[in-house]
Amino acid sequence: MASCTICLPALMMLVLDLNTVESVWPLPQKLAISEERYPLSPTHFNFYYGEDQASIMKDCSLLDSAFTRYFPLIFPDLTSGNPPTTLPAIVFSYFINKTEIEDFPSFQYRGILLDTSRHFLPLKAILNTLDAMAYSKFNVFHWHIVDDPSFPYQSRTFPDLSSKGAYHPMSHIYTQSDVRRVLTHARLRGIRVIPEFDSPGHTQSWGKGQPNLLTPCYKGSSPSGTFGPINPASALSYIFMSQFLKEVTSVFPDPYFHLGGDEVNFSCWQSNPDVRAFMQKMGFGKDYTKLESFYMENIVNITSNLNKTSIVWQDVFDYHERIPKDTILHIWKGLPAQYKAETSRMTKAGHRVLLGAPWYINHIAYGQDWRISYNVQPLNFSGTEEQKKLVIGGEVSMWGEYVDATNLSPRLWPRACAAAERLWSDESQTRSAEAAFPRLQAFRCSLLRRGVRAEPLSPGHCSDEYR
Ligand code: CP6
Repeated sequence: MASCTICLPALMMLVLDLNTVESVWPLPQKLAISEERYPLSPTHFNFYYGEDQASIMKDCSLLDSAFTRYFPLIFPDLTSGNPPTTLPAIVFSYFINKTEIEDFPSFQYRGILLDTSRHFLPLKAILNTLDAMAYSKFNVFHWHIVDDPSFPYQSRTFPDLSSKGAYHPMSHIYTQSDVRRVLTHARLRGIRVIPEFDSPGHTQSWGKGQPNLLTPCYKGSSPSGTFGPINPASALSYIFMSQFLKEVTSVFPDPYFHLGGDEVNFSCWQSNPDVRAFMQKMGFGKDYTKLESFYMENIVNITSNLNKTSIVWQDVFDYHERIPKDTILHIWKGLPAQYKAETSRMTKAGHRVLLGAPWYINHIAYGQDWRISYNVQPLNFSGTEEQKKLVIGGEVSMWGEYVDATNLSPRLWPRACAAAERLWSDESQTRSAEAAFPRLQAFRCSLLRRGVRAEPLSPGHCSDEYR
C-alpha cells in the first residue's frame, strides 16, 4: 500500500474514504477502532441484520431501503458512473479498519426547524435537508409551515387559505401529495415530521382566505382596516380551528403537534370593543395574558381530543402555568442564564422541555460560531435528576426571514452538526470543540461528497475536491 499511496495520491484518498475515524459524526457512544486493516470488496459487501435483533427486524422494508441508499455512499466511485479513467483498476481497493461501535442517543428529540412561510422552500430543498439531517442523526423535522407572510399549506377543507394566502396559489404551495412525499422521505430516514400551525399570533396570512377569523383592529370607534391575531372572543374562531386541526392532525401522523402560541401582540385585541366586552364578561380585567391563555387552553384541548400531544412555545407557560402537564414546552428566548432558569421552572412544574434557545442558527456570526452551539450544556441548570430527565432534547431553528433555497444548505451545514453531536453523543467524551474540529472538518467533506452544499469551517481543502 505504501508505495501505491506515494505514486497515486488519489488512491490514498479513496482509502481514507473508509477511514471513518476521521469523519464519524456525531461521535458514537462507544467506538473502538483497531489497527487491523482489511481490504473491503464492494462486490462481496453486504449489510446484515444483527443476530440479536430477532425476527421482527428481518425483512424490514425501511432498513432494506436504507441499505440500498447507503451502498453508493460507502462506495462512491463505484457507483458514480464515471470512475477516474487515468487510474488503474486498483483504485477500487477499499480498506477498512476493524471497528466496533455501540451507539444510542443521549437525547431522544434532535430537531431542525424549517420556516416555509417567510420564504417558500421548494420540495426538493426540504427533501435534501432531510437527507442531510439523517447524515448527522437528526430525527425530527419541525415544519413551521405557515406564518404571517404566506400560507403555503394546501388544505383540503379550506382551500382558500393557500389560494389566497400563499405567495403564489399554484407554484408556492405544498399540495397533499407534496406533504406525503415529505412524510415518506422523512420516515424512510428515521425522521418524524412535527408540523406547526402557529396561532393565535403569526396568522396574518390565514386572514386572506378565511374571513372573520382575525381580530379587526380599531382606530377610535371604527375599524381601521387592519387585523390582529385570531379573534379569541368569537365562537367562529374555535369552530374553524376545530375543523382545521381535525384535518391537519390526520394529515400528519406524528402523535405530537406544535401549536405555536408565541409573540401575541395585544394592542389590536385592546382596540376592539367586542374583545373588550368579552374580557369583561370573562372577568379577565385588563389582563390580556388571561385572554391569550383562554385561547391556548381551548386549542390545546381541541388538539388533545384529536389524540395528539401538544408542543407550545414557552410564552404559553410564561403566561399560564396551568396548561396540561403532558404539554411539551419549547424554549426559544434568552441568554443562557435566562433559558436555564426557565428550564428549571418548567421542569419543576413537571413539564417536558425542548431546548431551542441556544441554537438559533439563522443568526450568523463571523468565524467558527459552531463552537458556541457545541459548547451548550442542555442539562446544566439547577434541578433534580427527575427534572433533568424531562429535557427531551433540542432543536436547531432556521427561521426564514433571510433564508431561501439559495442559502439554506450552506447556512445549515455544517453548523447544525454541532448541535447534532451535543444531542446525540456522550457529553463527557465531547467536551472539547478543539478536539472535535478536525473531525467536523472531515465530516463536512463527507457531506460535500454526498452532495450537501456545506460551507467551509476554516481555510483548507477537502482531500478529494480536485477530482
Ligand atoms: N417566527 C415565529 C419567528 C420567531 C418566533 N416565532 C422568532 C423571533 C425572534 C427570534 C427568533 C425567532 N421568526 N413564528 C419565536 C418563536 Cl430571535
